[in-house]
Amino acid sequence: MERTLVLLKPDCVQRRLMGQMITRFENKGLHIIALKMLRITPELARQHYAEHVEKPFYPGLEAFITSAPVVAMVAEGPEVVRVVREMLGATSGRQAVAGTIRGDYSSSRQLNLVHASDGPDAARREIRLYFSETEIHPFPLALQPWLQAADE
Ligand code: FUP
Repeated sequence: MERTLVLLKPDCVQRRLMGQMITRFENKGLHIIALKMLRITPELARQHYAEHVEKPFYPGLEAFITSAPVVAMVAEGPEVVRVVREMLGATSGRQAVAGTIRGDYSSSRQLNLVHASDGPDAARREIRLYFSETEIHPFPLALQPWLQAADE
């Protein structure tokens, strides 16, 4: 069982696509166990994008990610890290395949609507950045037997 951090970025919130994104994840059968709106501070942006802080595009990325509220979520399930990454598509909306979130909704590399952790280690680190233990609510999903077989 894995967990992943999903962020609906400022462009997603401003374009009023939050509901459509959450619906896509729910339709896929993802189990959302934490969700909140927050404004990312420059300090949190530097922690989140630590691997990019020294890159030339970082100042623009920080300005963008702090420009409006985001919605942070934790999803749980088998292979959920890879499953959500594949739902997002390539980083640039201009390269993302149609049918993916970025392929369907974005034509930008920076304004690409949704972030998701790129591996289980990154997921653990990012979930800790955004959520305390008491804000995460694992609960048995009544629909579960209709979403996956018991041994998956
Ligand atoms: P992703 O894992 O798909 O979110 O993409 P990266 O970790 O490679 O990049 C993090 C964010 O930086 C992306 F959402 C988009 C942004 N970015 C730029 O704005 N310019 C670049 O040249 C590369 C990435």
